Amino acid sequence: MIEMVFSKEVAEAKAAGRPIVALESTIITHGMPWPQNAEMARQVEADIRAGGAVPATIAVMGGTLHIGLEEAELEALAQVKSAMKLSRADLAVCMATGRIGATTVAATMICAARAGIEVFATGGIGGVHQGAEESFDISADLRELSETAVNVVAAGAKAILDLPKTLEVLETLGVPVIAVGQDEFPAFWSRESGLAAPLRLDTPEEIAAAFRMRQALGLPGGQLIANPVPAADEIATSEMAPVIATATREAKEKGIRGKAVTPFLLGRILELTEGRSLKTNIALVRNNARVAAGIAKALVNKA
Ligand code: PSU
Ligand code: MN
Repeated sequence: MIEMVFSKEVAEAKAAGRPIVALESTIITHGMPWPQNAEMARQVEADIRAGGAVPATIAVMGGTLHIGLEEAELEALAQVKSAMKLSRADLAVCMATGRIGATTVAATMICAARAGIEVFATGGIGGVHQGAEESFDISADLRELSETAVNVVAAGAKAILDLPKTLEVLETLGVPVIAVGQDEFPAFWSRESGLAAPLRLDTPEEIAAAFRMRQALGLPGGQLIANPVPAADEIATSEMAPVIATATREAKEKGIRGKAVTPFLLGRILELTEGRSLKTNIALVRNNARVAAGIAKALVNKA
């Protein structure tokens, strides 16, 4: 068995069988600048508690896998500049060499499942990048959804990705993509993408029942719960399109590749929108945390 360090709050919740929601750390170290990243992380944890569940932010510190961070650890992680960005491929090397690493959606799913946590809230998932037919850049998040039994609550995927291809790959991999409260697949900053979501369920109880049915059928993998950004916080697709086009062109010109692509694009989009994208990003993560808490509660009732 691998050594896992649980925060005090998560250890108590586990012992009492209370609902727990996992949170990723790459969004903190590579997705947002300091100090907004630390503030977002604290707020999202508070939202999960307000929703009746316990937050478990996941990261590797000094090679040790942490399930839930104490306040000082969260603050320290938010200021670290050298954290590795951990996906399925890098998690073990980071732990074996005693380094500090932030977990992406894929790695957070792996760690949450090992810790017995079935729900995870984030902003957006990785997917098939624009131009993937040339670059082959497809996030390991997609395959993880097909392998690891965790409900991932996200606001869809960013338009830095090729959304139709991302949905096609998820279908090929057998991942249920379930929109909440609308028929369309949401596009992160915007509620609409112009693409129909393959499935729709509007209550946490139905989402929990679908997850339990998958387990009963012996199907591996999780569910992608696509929760649209609140209307008051959304930025229209038409407004984001030129910004995304500029950032994508710059990434190509600079020869940005591999793991560096997503952090580069997120950083440039933030600069180009003068922080507006960040405000929306924080609002949608908080909204996902609230929905995730509801699903975690429903799953405890259907254990
Ligand atoms: N998309 C976002 N914000 C993020 C990420 C994706 O809108 O912070 C992060 C997540 O941690 C996700 C990772 O798992 O980027 C995907 O990286 P890649 O495309 O290199 O697989
Ligand atoms: Mn990639």
